Amino acid sequence: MARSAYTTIAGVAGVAGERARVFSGIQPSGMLHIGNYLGAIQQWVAGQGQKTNFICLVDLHAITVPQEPADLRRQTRELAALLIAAGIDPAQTTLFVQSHVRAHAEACWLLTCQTPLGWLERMTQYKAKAQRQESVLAGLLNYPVLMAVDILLYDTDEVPVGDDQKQHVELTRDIAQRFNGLYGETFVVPKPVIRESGARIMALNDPTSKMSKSDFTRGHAIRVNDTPEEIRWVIKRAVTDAFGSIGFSADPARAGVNNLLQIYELFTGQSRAAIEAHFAGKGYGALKADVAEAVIEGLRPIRERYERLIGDPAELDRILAIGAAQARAVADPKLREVMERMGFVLPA
Ligand code: ATP
Ligand code: LTN
Repeated sequence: MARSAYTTIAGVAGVAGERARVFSGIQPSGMLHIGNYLGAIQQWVAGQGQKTNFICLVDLHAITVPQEPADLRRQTRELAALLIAAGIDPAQTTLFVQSHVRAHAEACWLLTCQTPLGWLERMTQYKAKAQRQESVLAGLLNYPVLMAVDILLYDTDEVPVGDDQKQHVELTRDIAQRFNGLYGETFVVPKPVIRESGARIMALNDPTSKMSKSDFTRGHAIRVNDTPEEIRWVIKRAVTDAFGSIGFSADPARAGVNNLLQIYELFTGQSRAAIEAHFAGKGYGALKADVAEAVIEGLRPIRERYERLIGDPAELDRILAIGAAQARAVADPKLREVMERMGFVLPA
């Protein structure tokens, strides 16, 4: 698929016509945990400079479950500060807020009318989230269509996400292919990019379930801005097993130790062989102490940069305004193309 409407965007460093496009999104629905950082953000940062990157703060997704307006506003700026603190460089990545680019909401209606209901009812995340709500909002069912729009408006090639989002990216492919079949080649069909290690960081108090932003039980997660004392407290109480030996393993009975080792691996950047050699003959107490220190050291610079950035909301808003302008330059012409294909009379 040629990228007709997009050759250069003023202000996006090094944009070239045919560099691979990378798009990912993250909800401003609460303070990030190390699962978000290791599963998603770390790989977004690593990919900067080689590809054309778009990172979107998906506030329209956040409202698919009830949100306090004041919290949503605060969390959106906090997330922007955190992503920049974690290494997202606005000079290399288009960082923007979804609701600032109107094309997302508009295109969402167009693709909602192109998506069979059964495809949405099948989504496992919808079923799980709907079960937890007393009254389910229609937007929750439609959530994956909005996500497909996010991806497709930017002619995205790669979508780096955690394992839990794979099904949504596959649905995006189905929606794109269906549209292309009906109206002619319009959308690039994207592929999910999922890391082997870190794809699914598990809850520290329950290694059978994924670490999640919306679980506030103490001991469940480590938040990116937790203090060193809190990090030590949580890791000390992390659920392990009774085997007593330390090694990477896919055995569900060993998920707790494996999770701790993966966290250690991703924060230190060491090889698995080196890590297993380091812990050979040691006990779980030593493992936990070393993991805690690796996490504390890995998060320290992020926390320090975050504190500086969050103190300057005007600067954050300025960065986000630049990102929105760059995103509109791609998304608006794409929306026009979609409308034209579908038979709308375009405004002159
Ligand atoms: P919630 O629990 O409220 O659904 P979340 O923790 O899943 O939120 P999102 O904003 O939905 O957070 O996800 C942001 C990114 O982090 C996504 O790419 C997602 O796949 C990834 N991610 C979330 N949780 C984990 C985890 N436990 N391990 C690895 N990646 C994760
Ligand atoms: N559904 C994703 C967030 C998200 C996203 C996207 C990810 C919204 N739009 C586009 C990748 C590409 C989540 O909950 N993590």
